[in-house]
Amino acid sequence: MSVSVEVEAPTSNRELVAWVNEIAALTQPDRVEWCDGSEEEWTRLTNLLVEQGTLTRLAARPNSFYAKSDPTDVARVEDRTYICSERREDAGPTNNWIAPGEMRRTFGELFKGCMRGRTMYVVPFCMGPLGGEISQLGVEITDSPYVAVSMRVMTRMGERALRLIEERGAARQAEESEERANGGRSKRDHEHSDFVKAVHSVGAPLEPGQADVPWPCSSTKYISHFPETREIWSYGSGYGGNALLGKKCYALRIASVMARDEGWLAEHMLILKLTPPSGETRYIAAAFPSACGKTNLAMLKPTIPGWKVETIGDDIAWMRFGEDGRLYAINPEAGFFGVAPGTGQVTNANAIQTLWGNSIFTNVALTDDGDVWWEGLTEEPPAHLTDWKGRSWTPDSDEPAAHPNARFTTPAAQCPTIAPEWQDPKGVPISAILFGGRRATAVPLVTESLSWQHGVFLGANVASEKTAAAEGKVGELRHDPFAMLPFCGYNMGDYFGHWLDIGRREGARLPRIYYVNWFRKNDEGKFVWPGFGENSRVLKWIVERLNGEAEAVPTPIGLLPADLDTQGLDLSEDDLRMLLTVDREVWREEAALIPGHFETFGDHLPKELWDEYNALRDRLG
Ligand code: GTP
Ligand code: SPV
Ligand code: MN
Repeated sequence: MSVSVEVEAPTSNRELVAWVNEIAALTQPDRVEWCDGSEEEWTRLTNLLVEQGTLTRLAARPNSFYAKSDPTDVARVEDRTYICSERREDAGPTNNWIAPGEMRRTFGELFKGCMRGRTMYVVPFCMGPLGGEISQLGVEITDSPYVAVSMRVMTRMGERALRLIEERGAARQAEESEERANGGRSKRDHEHSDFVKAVHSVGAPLEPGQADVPWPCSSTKYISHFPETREIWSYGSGYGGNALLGKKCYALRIASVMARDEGWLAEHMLILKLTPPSGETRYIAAAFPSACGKTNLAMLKPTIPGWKVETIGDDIAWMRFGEDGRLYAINPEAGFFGVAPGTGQVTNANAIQTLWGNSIFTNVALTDDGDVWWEGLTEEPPAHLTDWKGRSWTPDSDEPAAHPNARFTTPAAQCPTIAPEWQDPKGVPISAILFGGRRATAVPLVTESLSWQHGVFLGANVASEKTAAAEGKVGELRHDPFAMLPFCGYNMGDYFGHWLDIGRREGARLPRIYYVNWFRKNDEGKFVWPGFGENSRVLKWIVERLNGEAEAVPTPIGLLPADLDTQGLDLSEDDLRMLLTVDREVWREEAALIPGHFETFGDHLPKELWDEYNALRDRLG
């Protein structure tokens, strides 16, 4: 049976209409609905989701909802994530690869009728401030209303994004007909359309009369990217990073390819604004792997007097050179999709305040009075909860009440520390870039790189203990270069080369690069550094370095603080020494891991990084 779904499309963009009709013909939804991003639409869809049992309205928080996913659909599925470039080599050794032709054939079958019994939502969106030059457009087609409402929080979604797509389409048409009139060929790259096409299905068609489940999904999952044609196809999951395709799929995997081609950077980085008691405001970007502290650092409440942190973004940064040679960063997102566990009044009061309303909480626990709870929200858990699997829970229960990767979806504009310029379309100039990860051993609290090239070497060697943000074994140490391992849309060796090229740009005034580690543990397995607000002490040292005010000690791995402001901090001399020294023996072992890591990239690994490795070996003696 082939159902043809004729839709009244609210747009004149013929390419978009044709594509929507094509996907509808393939997936055969009962209805097609174009999302306009209005309040009315939000209310209607959240009501529908409540009726369907996907969402539970929270009595204790205005316009906020609780969602409990299928217990098998709680994190990104990295082993089901594919870069479908024409050549395997272009996906590189760190990505799963399927040839685009083969992937399209598989999807041709898998998506056939996959939206039967469901509504297909057409979700136009803009990544970055509306109309901004660095911003990019996309349309996600999805059969999940949970995804549609989440996209409204996470992106500039609806009517205004659609108008921008039309404007761009019209401009392109005008350009093309002018070129035709002049007898020439278009200068533009005709492979790409004016918006990124992203197709998503939960992969759970409904037969006539079949009842739906609260969280439809499939045991077959594919999160696939076609970098050459700038397309995304996602099947089988409703979870954030697998399903909200503007985020990791577009803003990192596809955008990293655009960035390579066009000379900019698309990175897994927070952006913060730091104002010292006196002196110049600085903007800092920081890349840490998933669930390693970006949201927390972006919203940090400094413990040192007079210092102020404001938030620009908490997960993704797009950076381009300005005319002054500096790198300007925007946050392409409009909301935060943050890790709930560990987020509390003590650790991240600003996040807690952000969550006052208009938020969706997924896989947290429910209190008996209609609010949410998770480990770390309060010191003591309530006497009774409903856990993320819907079971009765008490403090005696064996398992945590919230899933370790439970998440909140909340508007960035609600953050009490959001910087006034967070939506400035030209971005903010970056003075320092931080890399880091979870390292129980070896890695000092902070290290300054010796040069841009050395900084790229540090980025290429980021390693971190795995977290619950992705399926797999938690705690296992893995290399996660630039915190981009799961998010780089092309050969990571070439990506290192791109970073080196950025550093060679004529007239560039580059940020300085640092490496930080908040997660050093002692013999008892406890974190040595108090972290969170106390991380402001490290930011202070970095700013003083930028200002030429603070001393640094040269070590084989880079420059360490000669002195760190630890006033009022309860930290023993021994602990401080552990955090701020380099153990040569340990670092010889660390360095010994580098060749194996680098060799996986073969010829794609830039020679400069081998030079840095050899220089490190020499310094270690
Ligand atoms: P993604 O959203 O997955 O990209 O994660 P993220 O990098 O934004 O991590 P987030 O800030 O949400 O932190 C993840 C976990 O690490 C939370 O449980 C935090 O409480 C914890 N965390 C963050 N900063 C620190 C810190 O400075 N020290 C310690 N010990 N834990 C921290
Ligand atoms: C991450 O895993 O790095 C996240 C959450 O920020 S997700 O959107 O699922 O990728
Ligand atoms: Mn992330």
